[in-house]
Amino acid sequence: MSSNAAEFERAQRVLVGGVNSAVRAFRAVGGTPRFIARAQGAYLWDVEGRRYIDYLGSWGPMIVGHGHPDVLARVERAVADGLSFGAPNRMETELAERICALYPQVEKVRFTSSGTEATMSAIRLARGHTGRDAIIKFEGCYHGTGDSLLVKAGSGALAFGTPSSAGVPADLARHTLVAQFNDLDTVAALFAAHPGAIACVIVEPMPGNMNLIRPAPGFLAGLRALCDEHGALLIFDEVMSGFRVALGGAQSLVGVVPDISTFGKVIGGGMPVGALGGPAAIMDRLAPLGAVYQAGTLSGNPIAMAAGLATLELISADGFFDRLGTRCERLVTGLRDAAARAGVAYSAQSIGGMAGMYFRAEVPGGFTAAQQQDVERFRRFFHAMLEAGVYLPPSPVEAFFFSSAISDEDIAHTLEAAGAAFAALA
Ligand code: KE4
Repeated sequence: MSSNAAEFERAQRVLVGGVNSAVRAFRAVGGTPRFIARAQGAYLWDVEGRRYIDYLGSWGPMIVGHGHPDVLARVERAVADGLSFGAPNRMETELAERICALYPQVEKVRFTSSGTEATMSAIRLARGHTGRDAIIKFEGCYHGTGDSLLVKAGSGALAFGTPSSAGVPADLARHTLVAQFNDLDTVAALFAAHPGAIACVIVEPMPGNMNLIRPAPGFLAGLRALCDEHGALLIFDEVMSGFRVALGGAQSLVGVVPDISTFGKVIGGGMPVGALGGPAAIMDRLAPLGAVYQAGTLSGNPIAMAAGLATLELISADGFFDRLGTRCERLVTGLRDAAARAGVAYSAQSIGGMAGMYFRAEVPGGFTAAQQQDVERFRRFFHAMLEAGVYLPPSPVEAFFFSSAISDEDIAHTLEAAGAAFAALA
């Protein structure tokens, strides 16, 4: 039997940092990443045979757990028909129809192979549609690794102290204006300072990349009003929140309609997918109909479409999100209670199947507050939980994810482990 350390040592010789996505390297928590050999239901097993209850869910996609029989069956059927065609396939149409049915302002969709491609394409579309160059994003929001969006970004960029990545030309970065989430005045000031120049505002409507932050009442509606006043497009990046906080995403919970929505993660069921969608009047500006070029060799890949279709079918079942949200909240309440019993400054919240925990007394309302937590305590808690067979996202600035595969026994085990971990922190 191999070991995580041996696998990591070998990987680092040929893979940068031993990983293919920076956040997997455990740099924010220290220690050796676990090399996962297999997953099933609510569980991951590493190469040493250790089992973990999975609250990462591949950073969101695995909302029905790993290896769901319905998903595997649909994928196996698709595999038998061919892995990739580079030509249209009916499943792309079927998945797009499902998205349009669930997101009323989405009349047309374009699939990509990642959330990054979806958000990159969305801001290019907004720039092409408006003829303007500037974009507004929010400090701590993460929209993947497109150059224009790696400015004051969240997720690993934030965790590793590179929120504004090296390698992004200053000539490009200057078109990215940065506001503060839940602070409309900072957005209004940018519109006032750059009249007629701003193509779009892109926002995670319920951010999960500076940890989970809840939009203040009226904030998202305020963004909608400012975009309407200044002729800019509003882009909701629902790559993480879409099909996760609710079947209809954050927009269905807040009743604010964006011009463009981006999706990913859950709609691929674990396979590489991203998507952007919106009214035909905007989307039809994309090639081949319009002048905004967009393409991708594996966009709409049939295996990914099959996994996405099967996953959407499962999460569209009556009561799925009621059950998921209730159970996720039960876990979060139990964590809060365990921390309180141990006298540890801790807060936590959940929205649907997405949750956040913070080593500070109050749930943060924005980026600055979210940074004011006891990161050292988070690190110690993370490793204590990992040793107890509970896999949390390896970063204090990431949301965690609940799946329908997580049982009452899994919740009980998680809370027992958390009780011991909090006690050791006190
Ligand atoms: P991808 O390119 O990683 O598929 O999607 C980028 C993206 C876009 N928008 C939002 C709101 C996102 O959360 C993401 C990706 N999320 C991270 C987790 N914080 C993915 C994990 C990783 O980078 O490995």
